[in-house]
Amino acid sequence: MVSVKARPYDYTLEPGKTALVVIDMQRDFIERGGFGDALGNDVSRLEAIIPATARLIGLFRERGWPIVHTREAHKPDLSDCPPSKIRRGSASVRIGEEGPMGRLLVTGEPGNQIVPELAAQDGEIVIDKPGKGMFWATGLHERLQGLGLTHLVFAGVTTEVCVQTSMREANDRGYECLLIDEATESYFPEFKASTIEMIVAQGGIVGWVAALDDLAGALQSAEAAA
Ligand code: C5J
Repeated sequence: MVSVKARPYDYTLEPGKTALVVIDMQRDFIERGGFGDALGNDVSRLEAIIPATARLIGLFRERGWPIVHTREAHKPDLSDCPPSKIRRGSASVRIGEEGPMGRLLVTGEPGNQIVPELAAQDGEIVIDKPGKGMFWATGLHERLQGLGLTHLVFAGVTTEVCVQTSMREANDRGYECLLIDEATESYFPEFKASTIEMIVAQGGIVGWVAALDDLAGALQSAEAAA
């Protein structure tokens, strides 16, 4: 067992039963010319978490622990995208339309790829999810159950949309969820801050939040003591 300093109280994870989930670190949200940029957001806020997220991924890779990468992605014929979702955004920026990096949020397009610094390696799970949450229409729960996983450490974007939705879905399925503060971001700083407060409120009603250094330190200490 590894005990990590966290809010609202220490988070205890079990090696062998813990996976990292990196939500939607795809070019469409992080680079200029993508979906997020086209909607008028400052993507540099999200780009800034790439180094911390890479370090977090490294912690799991060094230990050979499972890593799940998600992408918000729709089939080219958009048959998995409800019309209500297509209608959102603005009239000129809609899922499936052509942008500088190909069709927005469509699987296989350049903009739909994970940023190169965080690209999945062989053996890591990559999930294309048509919803904001990672369990809707993905079969991911069954795969995680098959691996005997009970604890999920979260990173990615955006904190209040796909990260929070996925974490809440995971919480409802019985996973113990930890979000790493420096490895998640929002286009709206106040939304990130509020989401963190919502997660840890009421004794951790959704889960825990920790600093990356505290996770790294806890892993090292536990291994040194073993
Ligand atoms: C959004 C996401 N914000 N990955 N997607 O539309 O959070």
